[in-house]
Amino acid sequence: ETLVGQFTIGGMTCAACVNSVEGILRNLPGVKRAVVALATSLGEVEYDPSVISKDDIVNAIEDSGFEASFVQ
Ligand code: 9UX
Repeated sequence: ETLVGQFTIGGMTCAACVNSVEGILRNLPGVKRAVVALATSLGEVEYDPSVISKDDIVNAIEDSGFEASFVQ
């Protein structure tokens, strides 16, 4: 199963932040696709919920010093 999750990310102030967050997300087991937009502070991931939860994804972002919360 693949779900799509969308979330807001706080604390990104430059393009390197975007690359950093995308890299973190893409390295998580169970995450198949991740895109992050600086202008809107929005991110979207495709993930396998049998491997990783929304909370795990949010925690991974927050562990790297950004804020995150799912909107869907
Ligand atoms: Mo840019 Mo982001 O110099 O953590 S990488 S602000």
